[in-house]
Amino acid sequence: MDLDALTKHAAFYAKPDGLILQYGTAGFRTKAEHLDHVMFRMGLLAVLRSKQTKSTIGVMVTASHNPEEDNGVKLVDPLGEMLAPSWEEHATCLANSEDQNLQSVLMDISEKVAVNLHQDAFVVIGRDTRPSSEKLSQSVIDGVTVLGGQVHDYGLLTTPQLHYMVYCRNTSGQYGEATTEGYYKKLSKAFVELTGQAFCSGDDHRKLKVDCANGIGALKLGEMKPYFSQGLSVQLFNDGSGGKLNYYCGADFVKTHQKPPQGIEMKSNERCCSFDGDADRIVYYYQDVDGHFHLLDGDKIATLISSFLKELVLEIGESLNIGVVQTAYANGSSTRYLEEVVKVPVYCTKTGVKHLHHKAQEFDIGVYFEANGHGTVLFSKAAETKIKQLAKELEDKKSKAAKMLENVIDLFNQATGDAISDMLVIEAVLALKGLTIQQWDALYTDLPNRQLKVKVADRQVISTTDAERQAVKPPGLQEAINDLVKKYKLSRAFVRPSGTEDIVRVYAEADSQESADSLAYEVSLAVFHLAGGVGERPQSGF
Ligand code: G16
Repeated sequence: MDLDALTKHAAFYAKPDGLILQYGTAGFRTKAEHLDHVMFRMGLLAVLRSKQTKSTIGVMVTASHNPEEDNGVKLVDPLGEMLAPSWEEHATCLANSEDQNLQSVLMDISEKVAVNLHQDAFVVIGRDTRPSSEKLSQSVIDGVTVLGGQVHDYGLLTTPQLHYMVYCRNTSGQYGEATTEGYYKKLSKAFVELTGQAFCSGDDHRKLKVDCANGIGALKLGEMKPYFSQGLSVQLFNDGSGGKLNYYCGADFVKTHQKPPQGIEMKSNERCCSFDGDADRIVYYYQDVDGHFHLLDGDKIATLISSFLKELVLEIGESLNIGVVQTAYANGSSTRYLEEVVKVPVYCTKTGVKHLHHKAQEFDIGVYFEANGHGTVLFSKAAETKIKQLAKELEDKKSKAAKMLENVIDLFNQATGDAISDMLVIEAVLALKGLTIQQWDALYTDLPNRQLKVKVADRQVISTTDAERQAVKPPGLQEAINDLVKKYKLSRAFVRPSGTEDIVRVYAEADSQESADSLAYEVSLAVFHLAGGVGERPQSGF
């Protein structure tokens, strides 16, 4: 380690006085102008992680669903997964160390994790379309190179594409070719093969309108379109040519406001979907003939996909266990439908795909989706081998189902939730089952719900347990929530500090929209009073 060079470069990346950041739900996120030093330091950390794992490590510069002015960074582990939890602590420690202690903190981490400093290091980098991202990714590159690491800068990528690249590179290309073209070809081939047998009644079944949140999804889906055009025709909206990233558009806006994004032309009953700013989340929706908006979120996606996979598994006659993983935000009706109708076990984890992904790995087929539309399906190596073997056998009903499953494995991003890959799976399932979006929506009826945000001085004063369904701190908050919940039928509510924004999130559901709205409002008032609310008191009326 060339400590003199490190000191010289670090001087360009001074930590702002008093700034403390936490490696949260999906890495570091805050206003872009506060992140230069964090980017440089994450470049340093990626080199250590690469040396320790003797693998390629990924660094993604994005703040995903956050406003355009924010930015963020996260590290991607060798199999395309989120950074290991013990390293999140090292990341937080390094990001917050004072400038004069940087060297010693770095040496400390190297010793703790027994890094061989002579080992080679390789880091790949991707970034979203935020105006600040290019400069910030340059700071990451500076951090990597000052420690002697090699870099491949992919430039503009969706977050799931970066995860895919890392996975490909660390499996000697067995998972796929580590280029955007490799990604387009792999997914499109699986999609076209899968939908090859689908009966489509008319052209409308093949058309989809996509709100790209004015983000990277527009660019990448635009590039990919020609590869799957024989199976699906997509029309892109909010492609970044005019509007602002995630502003009144995108999956997070549509899910939380339960209304269509601006900038999309929706005719009644047309199938539409929204990506978020870095294209790792997707939600579907349509407007009925009476002008009512219908949202099909991550829970509806999990239900559609789990039912489809369960049928295929029954057809191949193998005892592959399927498990579904959700979070506290999952609509009560979806959990009931999965358990009672689809008859699959359902598990609840803390928010953050890293938690869901980990749990889903326990099954032969692990389906995980957050209600916000972030998720994928994981297949164990044993399940994949069994399915591939069956697909090779003589033409019969069993091998046909196995061939479909084989394509489904290739179509799902096995590294992380991916809006493009999920969109193609959903389109394939709808085509194969001959389902309209209305029929899909009718599988079950969501319990009315509402999500709100509350600003507090320090969101860490709230801590939770039971997969975030109960608040243990501050004193009295859970009791207040319990009392409020008792006032409404079929109701449930919880609060948790966000890991990506400086706010506390409130979720409520009840038997009517009016009750869900009123419960959410009352709970946000309780948070405001008991957890140190700042600024304007929460307002009622939506
Ligand atoms: C990230 C995480 C998701 C999480 C979301 C909101 O999404 O990857 O798993 O649900 O943040 O997290 P929180 O409620 O803690 O703010 P994205 O799409 O922004 O990367």
